[in-house]
Amino acid sequence: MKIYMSGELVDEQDAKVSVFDHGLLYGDGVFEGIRAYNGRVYLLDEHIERLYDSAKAIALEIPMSQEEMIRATVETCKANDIEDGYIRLIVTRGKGTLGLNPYLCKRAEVIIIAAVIQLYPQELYDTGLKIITAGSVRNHVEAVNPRIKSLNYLNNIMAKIEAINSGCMECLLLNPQGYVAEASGDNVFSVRKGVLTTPPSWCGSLEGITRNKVMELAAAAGYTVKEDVLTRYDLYTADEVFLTGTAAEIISVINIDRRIIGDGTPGAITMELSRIYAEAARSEGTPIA
Ligand code: PXG
Repeated sequence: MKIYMSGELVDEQDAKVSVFDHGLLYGDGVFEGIRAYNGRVYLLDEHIERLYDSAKAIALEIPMSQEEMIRATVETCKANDIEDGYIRLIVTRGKGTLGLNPYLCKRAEVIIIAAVIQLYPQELYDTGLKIITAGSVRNHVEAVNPRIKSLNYLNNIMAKIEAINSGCMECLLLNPQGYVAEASGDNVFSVRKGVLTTPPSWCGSLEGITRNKVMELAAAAGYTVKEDVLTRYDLYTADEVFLTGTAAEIISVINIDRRIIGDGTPGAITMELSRIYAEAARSEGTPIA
Protein backbone atom coordinates (compact mmCIF):
# COMPACT_ATOMS: atom_id res chain seq x y z
CA MET A 1 0.00 0.00 0.00
CA LYS A 2 1.20 3.51 -0.84
CA ILE A 3 0.69 6.19 1.80
CA TYR A 4 0.83 9.92 1.16
CA MET A 5 3.08 11.50 3.74
CA SER A 6 5.02 14.79 3.91
CA GLY A 7 4.30 15.57 0.29
CA GLU A 8 5.12 12.21 -1.30
CA LEU A 9 3.81 8.69 -1.78
CA VAL A 10 5.79 6.18 0.28
CA ASP A 11 5.52 2.45 0.98
CA GLU A 12 3.42 1.55 4.01
CA GLN A 13 6.47 0.31 5.99
CA ASP A 14 8.18 3.68 5.45
CA ALA A 15 5.17 5.75 6.53
CA LYS A 16 6.21 6.61 10.08
CA VAL A 17 5.49 9.46 12.47
CA SER A 18 7.78 10.73 15.19
CA VAL A 19 7.07 9.77 18.81
CA PHE A 20 7.27 13.53 19.40
CA ASP A 21 4.36 14.20 17.02
CA HIS A 22 1.70 16.08 18.98
CA GLY A 23 -0.97 14.06 17.18
CA LEU A 24 0.30 11.07 19.18
CA LEU A 25 1.28 12.91 22.37
CA TYR A 26 -1.90 14.99 22.73
CA GLY A 27 -4.42 13.99 20.04
CA ASP A 28 -3.53 17.39 18.57
CA GLY A 29 -4.74 17.26 15.00
CA VAL A 30 -7.76 16.76 12.74
CA PHE A 31 -8.99 14.11 10.32
CA GLU A 32 -11.56 13.08 7.74
CA GLY A 33 -13.03 9.76 6.65
CA ILE A 34 -14.14 9.69 3.01
CA ARG A 35 -15.64 6.97 0.80
CA ALA A 36 -14.93 6.13 -2.82
CA TYR A 37 -17.60 4.38 -4.85
CA ASN A 38 -17.37 3.08 -8.37
CA GLY A 39 -14.05 4.84 -9.16
CA ARG A 40 -15.10 8.22 -7.76
CA VAL A 41 -14.42 10.00 -4.47
CA TYR A 42 -17.80 10.84 -2.96
CA LEU A 43 -18.42 14.36 -1.58
CA LEU A 44 -14.69 15.12 -1.69
CA ASP A 45 -14.99 18.94 -1.75
CA GLU A 46 -17.30 18.87 1.29
CA HIS A 47 -14.88 16.69 3.29
CA ILE A 48 -11.88 18.85 2.36
CA GLU A 49 -13.74 22.00 3.37
CA ARG A 50 -14.64 20.48 6.73
CA LEU A 51 -11.02 19.37 7.26
CA TYR A 52 -9.82 22.94 6.75
CA ASP A 53 -12.57 24.32 9.00
CA SER A 54 -11.59 21.84 11.74
CA ALA A 55 -7.93 22.89 11.33
CA LYS A 56 -8.87 26.58 11.45
CA ALA A 57 -10.79 26.04 14.69
CA ILE A 58 -7.73 24.56 16.41
CA ALA A 59 -5.36 27.16 14.88
CA LEU A 60 -3.57 24.50 12.84
CA GLU A 61 -2.09 25.65 9.57
CA ILE A 62 -2.23 22.95 6.89
CA PRO A 63 0.90 23.39 4.71
CA MET A 64 -0.98 22.96 1.43
CA SER A 65 -4.00 24.49 -0.30
CA GLN A 66 -7.41 22.81 -0.49
CA GLU A 67 -6.85 22.26 -4.23
CA GLU A 68 -3.51 20.55 -3.51
CA MET A 69 -5.19 18.40 -0.84
CA ILE A 70 -7.89 17.35 -3.32
CA ARG A 71 -5.23 16.43 -5.89
CA ALA A 72 -3.15 14.51 -3.33
CA THR A 73 -6.23 12.56 -2.22
CA VAL A 74 -7.12 11.55 -5.78
CA GLU A 75 -3.46 10.66 -6.51
CA THR A 76 -3.29 8.46 -3.42
CA CYS A 77 -6.44 6.64 -4.54
CA LYS A 78 -4.96 6.19 -8.01
CA ALA A 79 -1.67 4.83 -6.61
CA ASN A 80 -3.63 2.18 -4.70
CA ASP A 81 -6.06 1.26 -7.52
CA ILE A 82 -9.04 2.29 -5.44
CA GLU A 83 -12.47 1.69 -7.01
CA ASP A 84 -14.52 1.32 -3.83
CA GLY A 85 -12.66 2.30 -0.70
CA TYR A 86 -12.26 4.31 2.44
CA ILE A 87 -9.87 7.24 2.61
CA ARG A 88 -8.46 8.61 5.84
CA LEU A 89 -6.99 12.13 5.80
CA ILE A 90 -4.98 13.02 8.89
CA VAL A 91 -3.32 16.30 9.74
CA THR A 92 -1.32 16.31 12.96
CA ARG A 93 0.29 19.31 14.65
CA GLY A 94 3.61 17.67 13.74
CA LYS A 95 6.81 16.99 15.62
CA GLY A 96 7.36 19.14 18.71
CA THR A 97 8.67 18.83 22.25
CA LEU A 98 7.22 16.98 25.25
CA GLY A 99 5.52 20.24 26.32
CA LEU A 100 2.02 21.24 25.21
CA ASN A 101 3.11 24.32 23.26
CA PRO A 102 1.87 23.73 19.69
CA TYR A 103 3.92 26.68 18.41
CA LEU A 104 7.07 24.60 18.88
CA CYS A 105 5.79 22.16 16.23
CA LYS A 106 7.43 23.45 13.07
CA ARG A 107 5.29 21.82 10.43
CA ALA A 108 1.96 19.99 10.38
CA GLU A 109 2.12 16.40 9.13
CA VAL A 110 -0.32 15.45 6.35
CA ILE A 111 -1.09 11.74 5.93
CA ILE A 112 -3.48 10.18 3.41
CA ILE A 113 -4.41 6.49 3.57
CA ALA A 114 -6.53 5.04 0.77
CA ALA A 115 -7.68 1.58 1.76
CA VAL A 116 -10.62 -0.76 1.53
CA ILE A 117 -13.41 -0.36 4.04
CA GLN A 118 -14.53 -3.04 6.45
CA LEU A 119 -18.28 -2.85 5.88
CA TYR A 120 -20.80 -3.53 8.64
CA PRO A 121 -22.48 -6.93 8.14
CA GLN A 122 -25.51 -6.69 5.80
CA GLU A 123 -27.61 -8.27 8.56
CA LEU A 124 -27.37 -5.05 10.60
CA TYR A 125 -28.98 -3.10 7.75
CA ASP A 126 -31.74 -5.69 7.30
CA THR A 127 -32.67 -5.96 10.99
CA GLY A 128 -31.64 -2.56 12.40
CA LEU A 129 -29.50 -1.60 15.38
CA LYS A 130 -30.21 -1.83 19.08
CA ILE A 131 -28.59 1.10 20.94
CA ILE A 132 -28.36 2.54 24.43
CA THR A 133 -27.82 6.05 25.73
CA ALA A 134 -24.27 6.44 27.01
CA GLY A 135 -23.64 7.99 30.40
CA SER A 136 -20.78 9.96 28.82
CA VAL A 137 -22.20 13.17 27.38
CA ARG A 138 -20.87 14.85 24.24
CA ASN A 139 -18.25 17.53 24.79
CA HIS A 140 -19.52 20.97 25.74
CA VAL A 141 -19.33 23.29 22.70
CA GLU A 142 -16.73 25.39 24.51
CA ALA A 143 -14.59 22.37 25.41
CA VAL A 144 -13.53 20.62 22.16
CA ASN A 145 -16.45 21.66 19.98
CA PRO A 146 -18.04 18.51 18.49
CA ARG A 147 -18.04 20.26 15.10
CA ILE A 148 -14.25 19.86 15.09
CA LYS A 149 -13.32 16.46 13.69
CA SER A 150 -10.28 16.27 15.94
CA LEU A 151 -7.87 13.40 16.59
CA ASN A 152 -9.06 13.45 20.17
CA TYR A 153 -11.95 10.97 20.07
CA LEU A 154 -11.80 9.87 23.72
CA ASN A 155 -15.26 11.32 24.38
CA ASN A 156 -16.70 9.09 21.65
CA ILE A 157 -14.55 6.10 22.58
CA MET A 158 -15.68 6.22 26.23
CA ALA A 159 -19.28 6.17 24.99
CA LYS A 160 -18.51 3.33 22.55
CA ILE A 161 -17.05 1.28 25.44
CA GLU A 162 -20.36 1.65 27.29
CA ALA A 163 -22.25 0.53 24.18
CA ILE A 164 -20.10 -2.55 23.62
CA ASN A 165 -20.21 -3.47 27.32
CA SER A 166 -24.01 -3.40 27.03
CA GLY A 167 -24.04 -5.64 23.98
CA CYS A 168 -24.71 -2.80 21.51
CA MET A 169 -22.74 -1.68 18.44
CA GLU A 170 -23.61 2.00 18.84
CA CYS A 171 -24.91 4.42 21.41
CA LEU A 172 -26.68 7.71 21.71
CA LEU A 173 -24.84 10.65 23.23
CA LEU A 174 -26.69 13.57 24.79
CA ASN A 175 -25.23 17.04 25.12
CA PRO A 176 -24.46 18.48 28.58
CA GLN A 177 -27.99 19.98 28.70
CA GLY A 178 -29.59 16.57 28.11
CA TYR A 179 -30.63 17.04 24.48
CA VAL A 180 -29.86 14.45 21.83
CA ALA A 181 -26.54 15.13 20.11
CA GLU A 182 -25.51 12.16 17.95
CA ALA A 183 -24.14 8.62 18.04
CA SER A 184 -20.45 7.86 18.74
CA GLY A 185 -19.58 7.93 15.02
CA ASP A 186 -22.83 8.83 13.27
CA ASN A 187 -25.55 11.49 13.21
CA VAL A 188 -29.12 10.72 14.23
CA PHE A 189 -32.51 11.37 12.60
CA SER A 190 -36.07 10.80 13.76
CA VAL A 191 -39.02 10.26 11.43
CA ARG A 192 -42.51 11.12 12.69
CA LYS A 193 -45.57 11.34 10.43
CA GLY A 194 -43.28 11.57 7.41
CA VAL A 195 -41.25 14.50 8.82
CA LEU A 196 -37.48 14.04 9.29
CA THR A 197 -35.76 15.80 12.18
CA THR A 198 -32.10 15.92 13.13
CA PRO A 199 -30.47 18.06 15.84
CA PRO A 200 -28.80 21.31 14.72
CA SER A 201 -25.01 21.00 15.04
CA TRP A 202 -24.93 23.67 17.79
CA CYS A 203 -26.65 21.03 19.96
CA GLY A 204 -23.32 19.21 20.12
CA SER A 205 -22.76 17.09 17.02
CA LEU A 206 -20.42 16.86 14.10
CA GLU A 207 -22.04 18.45 11.05
CA GLY A 208 -22.02 15.19 9.15
CA ILE A 209 -21.46 15.24 5.41
CA THR A 210 -23.76 12.21 5.07
CA ARG A 211 -26.35 13.96 7.27
CA ASN A 212 -26.29 17.02 5.02
CA LYS A 213 -26.55 14.89 1.88
CA VAL A 214 -29.46 12.88 3.33
CA MET A 215 -31.27 16.13 4.25
CA GLU A 216 -30.84 17.31 0.65
CA LEU A 217 -31.93 13.99 -0.90
CA ALA A 218 -34.94 13.64 1.43
CA ALA A 219 -36.12 17.17 0.64
CA ALA A 220 -35.75 16.44 -3.10
CA ALA A 221 -37.84 13.26 -2.58
CA GLY A 222 -40.63 15.43 -1.14
CA TYR A 223 -40.13 15.00 2.60
CA THR A 224 -40.21 17.83 5.12
CA VAL A 225 -36.77 17.97 6.75
CA LYS A 226 -36.11 19.96 9.92
CA GLU A 227 -33.20 20.75 12.20
CA ASP A 228 -34.66 20.85 15.69
CA VAL A 229 -33.79 20.09 19.29
CA LEU A 230 -34.63 16.48 20.18
CA THR A 231 -34.94 14.71 23.51
CA ARG A 232 -34.82 10.98 24.12
CA TYR A 233 -38.64 11.11 24.41
CA ASP A 234 -38.80 12.22 20.76
CA LEU A 235 -36.71 9.24 19.68
CA TYR A 236 -38.50 6.68 21.88
CA THR A 237 -41.85 7.74 20.39
CA ALA A 238 -40.72 8.25 16.77
CA ASP A 239 -42.05 6.13 13.89
CA GLU A 240 -38.48 5.54 12.69
CA VAL A 241 -34.96 6.41 13.83
CA PHE A 242 -31.84 6.08 11.72
CA LEU A 243 -28.15 6.96 11.83
CA THR A 244 -26.03 8.46 9.05
CA GLY A 245 -22.28 8.43 8.50
CA THR A 246 -19.64 7.97 5.83
CA ALA A 247 -18.85 4.45 7.03
CA ALA A 248 -22.36 3.35 8.07
CA GLU A 249 -24.23 5.23 5.29
CA ILE A 250 -27.86 4.98 6.51
CA ILE A 251 -28.69 2.42 9.17
CA SER A 252 -31.96 1.87 10.99
CA VAL A 253 -32.27 1.95 14.80
CA ILE A 254 -35.04 -0.33 16.06
CA ASN A 255 -34.44 -0.29 19.81
CA ILE A 256 -33.21 2.49 22.13
CA ASP A 257 -32.76 1.86 25.87
CA ARG A 258 -35.08 -1.15 25.52
CA ARG A 259 -37.88 0.86 23.92
CA ILE A 260 -38.95 -0.64 20.59
CA ILE A 261 -38.96 2.02 17.87
CA GLY A 262 -41.98 1.88 15.56
CA ASP A 263 -42.81 -1.75 14.86
CA GLY A 264 -39.28 -2.90 15.68
CA THR A 265 -38.16 -3.31 12.07
CA PRO A 266 -36.37 -0.84 9.73
CA GLY A 267 -38.96 1.71 8.59
CA ALA A 268 -40.14 2.30 5.02
CA ILE A 269 -38.75 5.86 4.82
CA THR A 270 -35.36 4.75 6.17
CA MET A 271 -35.21 2.02 3.51
CA GLU A 272 -36.29 4.39 0.74
CA LEU A 273 -33.63 6.94 1.73
CA SER A 274 -31.00 4.17 1.84
CA ARG A 275 -31.80 3.30 -1.77
CA ILE A 276 -31.73 6.96 -2.87
CA TYR A 277 -28.42 7.50 -1.03
CA ALA A 278 -26.81 4.40 -2.57
CA GLU A 279 -27.90 5.57 -6.03
CA ALA A 280 -26.36 9.04 -5.52
CA ALA A 281 -23.13 7.49 -4.13
CA ARG A 282 -22.80 5.21 -7.16
CA SER A 283 -23.26 8.00 -9.69
CA GLU A 284 -21.64 11.16 -8.27
CA GLY A 285 -18.14 12.18 -7.16
CA THR A 286 -14.66 13.20 -8.23
CA PRO A 287 -13.23 10.70 -10.78
CA ILE A 288 -10.05 8.88 -9.68
CA ALA A 289 -8.80 7.75 -13.12
N1 PXG B 1 -20.54 12.09 14.22
C1 PXG B 1 -19.30 11.73 14.58
C2 PXG B 1 -18.86 11.96 15.98
C3 PXG B 1 -18.43 11.17 13.63
O1 PXG B 1 -17.18 10.82 13.98
C4 PXG B 1 -20.21 11.33 11.99
C5 PXG B 1 -21.01 11.91 12.97
C6 PXG B 1 -20.75 11.19 10.60
O2 PXG B 1 -20.18 12.21 9.78
P1 PXG B 1 -19.98 12.00 8.22
O3 PXG B 1 -19.39 13.29 7.76
O4 PXG B 1 -19.08 10.83 8.06
O5 PXG B 1 -21.33 11.76 7.64
C7 PXG B 1 -18.89 10.96 12.31
C8 PXG B 1 -17.96 10.36 11.29
C9 PXG B 1 -16.07 4.58 12.46
C10 PXG B 1 -15.74 6.03 12.26
O6 PXG B 1 -15.13 3.76 12.41
C11 PXG B 1 -16.75 6.95 12.08
C12 PXG B 1 -16.44 8.31 11.90
C13 PXG B 1 -15.15 8.68 11.93
C14 PXG B 1 -14.15 7.77 12.11
C15 PXG B 1 -14.41 6.42 12.25
O7 PXG B 1 -17.24 4.26 12.66
N2 PXG B 1 -17.51 9.12 11.76
